[in-house]
Amino acid sequence: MNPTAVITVDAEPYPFEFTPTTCALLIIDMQRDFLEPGGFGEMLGNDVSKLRGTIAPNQKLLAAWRAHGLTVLHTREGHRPDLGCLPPAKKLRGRSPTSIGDHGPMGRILVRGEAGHDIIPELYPQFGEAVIDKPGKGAFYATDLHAIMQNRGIKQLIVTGVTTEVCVNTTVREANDRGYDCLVPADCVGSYFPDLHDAGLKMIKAQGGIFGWVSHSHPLLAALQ
Ligand code: TIU
Repeated sequence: MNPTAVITVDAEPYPFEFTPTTCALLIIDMQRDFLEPGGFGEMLGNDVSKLRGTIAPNQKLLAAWRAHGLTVLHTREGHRPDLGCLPPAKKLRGRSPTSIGDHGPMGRILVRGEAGHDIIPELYPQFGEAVIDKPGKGAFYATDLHAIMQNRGIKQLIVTGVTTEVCVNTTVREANDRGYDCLVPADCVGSYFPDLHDAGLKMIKAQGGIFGWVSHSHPLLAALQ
């Protein structure tokens, strides 16, 4: 594999062309708060075990990206310990007895620095991989992700993580409006709701790829062999 040459992989609605050195792997919110019991995901009433199938395919893609020295970016959804970046509307929504900032089994829910906010050990960031702390669902809103991508010459993104229709979809839409191409490998993204996962992927690839491309990790891994 020549990392500066254009690679073409099978995707919908049509093949995706990318240059590995200018294409980052952006892993969205693979945090204990979403994938382990006792965190934000469970607080919202979800069965967090539904997301765990995304871990193994993400590990393989991450290993391939690292093996070639390509750019890896991680995001975490969460808020400052003083909750200064938490909109009151977000705190109130859901009307659950415990909410963001309250104490749970993994520390304060969705708060930076707490155990639950951290990335799961299976996909833990390495030195040199940027970790973007975001207060919202999209990875560009109120973060330095755009600056980091520009400084590193990143033009395209492979977007993985959780959840498909929430933070992955919002981030793909934000990236699209900033001029970036996004490919989403379907096995590397997950949702608590299978029907919303399917709809989330359909929305990305509809209308000639209105927001981007949808594929699978297999053609990407084969291309990086
Ligand atoms: N609730 C839900 O499905 N997701 C989120 O709140 N955040 C992310 O998707 N990361």
